Amino acid sequence: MRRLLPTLVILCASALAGVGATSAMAQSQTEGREAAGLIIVFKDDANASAKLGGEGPWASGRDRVRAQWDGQARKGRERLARLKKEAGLPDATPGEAGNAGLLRFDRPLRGQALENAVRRARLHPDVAWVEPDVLVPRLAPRMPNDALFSQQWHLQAPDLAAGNAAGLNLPSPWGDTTGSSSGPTAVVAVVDSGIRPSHPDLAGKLLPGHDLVSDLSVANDGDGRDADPTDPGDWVDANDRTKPLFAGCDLASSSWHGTFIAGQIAAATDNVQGVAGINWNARILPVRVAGKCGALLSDLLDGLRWAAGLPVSGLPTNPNPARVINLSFGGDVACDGAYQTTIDAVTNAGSLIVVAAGNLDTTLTRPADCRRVMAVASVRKDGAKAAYSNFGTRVAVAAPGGSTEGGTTTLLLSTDNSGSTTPGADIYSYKQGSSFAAPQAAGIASLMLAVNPSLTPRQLIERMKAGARPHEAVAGLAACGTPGTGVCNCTTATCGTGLLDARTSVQLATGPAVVIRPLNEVEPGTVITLDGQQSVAIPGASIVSYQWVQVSGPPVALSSANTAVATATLVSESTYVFSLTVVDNFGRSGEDTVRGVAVMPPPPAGGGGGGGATSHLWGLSLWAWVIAVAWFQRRRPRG
Ligand SMILES: [Ca+2]
Ligand SMILES: [Ca+2]
Ligand SMILES: [Ca+2]
Repeated sequence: MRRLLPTLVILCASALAGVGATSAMAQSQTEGREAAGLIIVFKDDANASAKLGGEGPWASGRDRVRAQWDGQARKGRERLARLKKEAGLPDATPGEAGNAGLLRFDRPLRGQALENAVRRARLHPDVAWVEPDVLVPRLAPRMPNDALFSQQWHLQAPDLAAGNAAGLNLPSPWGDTTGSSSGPTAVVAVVDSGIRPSHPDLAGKLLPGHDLVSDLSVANDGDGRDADPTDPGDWVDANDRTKPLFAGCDLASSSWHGTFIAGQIAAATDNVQGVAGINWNARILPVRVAGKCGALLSDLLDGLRWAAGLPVSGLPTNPNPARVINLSFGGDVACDGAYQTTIDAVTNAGSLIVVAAGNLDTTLTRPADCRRVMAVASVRKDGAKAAYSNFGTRVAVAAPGGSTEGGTTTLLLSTDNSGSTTPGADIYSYKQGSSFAAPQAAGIASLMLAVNPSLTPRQLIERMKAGARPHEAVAGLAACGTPGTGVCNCTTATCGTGLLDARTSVQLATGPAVVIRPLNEVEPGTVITLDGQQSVAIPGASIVSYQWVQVSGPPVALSSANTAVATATLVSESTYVFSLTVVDNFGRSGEDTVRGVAVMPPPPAGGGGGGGATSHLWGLSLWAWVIAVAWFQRRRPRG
């Protein structure tokens, strides 16, 4: 019963979520209105989609996708025809509505007749979701008036004809939310090189922040840690390179790295001048950890803790903890204990850490290969992996990071400074790098939190992954996977589930969030409690149903499987996975899984028989000693 989650399935999920997110509005608008048909999503579209990965003699990636789609659509229509017969629905023609199915009535229905048809379809055991196909009012995407917005192709809706496959699809969600302006969900930390507070497009957007650069020569501001995260410049000149700490550093102009990222996430927007940010209302918490030649790992790790509001020795507690932290730093070694344990603490505190994949065109290194972070790979405007971007199985999604082939038309535009050493004028400029792909996800995560503040870091990651659009296959490029290939076609094994999409991500933020208490390892025969009581609906909604099912492991009986708390006996030594699906009163559902492990305790050492009760007790105490939390959760939002 291994769960398949190919891209096409994810597409179905996100399409469904889109329907669900507007269901409350749709229900009220349906009253007294005519419906042209029923939009239907089946529960197990996974089965049909899983067969679509075949390799045929296709002339191009686009032909292959087309053929797959045609096959899927044909099967879907056959299934809809069966549903119509089995559910006794009015005469209708099967078709598609986006990724969902459509039964278009031969004659439009309204009132009781429409309600009856909806109810009949909904009661069919294979159906997950039904929605009347009604005329919906035009909702104009909210377009900001910033002078340079038209150059920010990465914020626009994807437009293949214009060569823009990677656009974040932002104008549309801005019609629903432009972010929170107060409270914890309004804070996005930029753990980076500090900030240019004088920049006009960052005016009013900055929280006090802190400077955690402890080494005086790295800091370049005349002192160690202080309360002013202003970026004094981080250039490296020949004189710097005579110092032992900088011996391995390249000569470099000042990067104004943190200033650029801050503008990407939350530049003052709709203020006529400059650029637009992803979140119009968020406030940036500048946490300065880097100076000349980068950051000391110790400062960086302290900076993560401080950003999340956790205590750091010698520093005042951050009064504005960030629910989203952008960390655009690379590394050349694998994730280690220091990084992972700090990430775990910060994530447990409720803060999502978004990290850049890295710029060495190779497999991931820390922090992108650490668990529980959201690693973002960089793609070009056409959707191909940017030449520099690292890649790997732990990448969550790909986002536009800019590339040079089209000059300013393919680079990213944001807030910057003209100084090559010390600060110059506040300007706007163009850059590329996975450093600037990560903030796209950080910004979208903050929009999702504005819509649904209860989302956990893991839920944010899973919902952004689920909402991603399929990777784009660019003609003539090899598939990514080999270090040093440069520009290549992303796959789900190299660049995450797909292209980050703000519209579907924000839609997916509004479904109920399933929260399952983790399970300890137990001995075979133990009764375990599956506890989903902490699951929450978004404000204004309530959870109306719970359903536990076993996903894998030796079959066991579930008691009270349709309540928040179920029980089961783990019969034998094995790993068991259970899933919980909750549905709210608008029909939106969320799902998550929990893993339970039953293992025999290790036999007592030495003794050699005859120990009876003593050895049993000894085994129990040993067992208590080795007890460990072993769980994972994965959610698959569906509405
Ligand atoms: Ca300082
Ligand atoms: Ca300072
Ligand atoms: Ca602006």
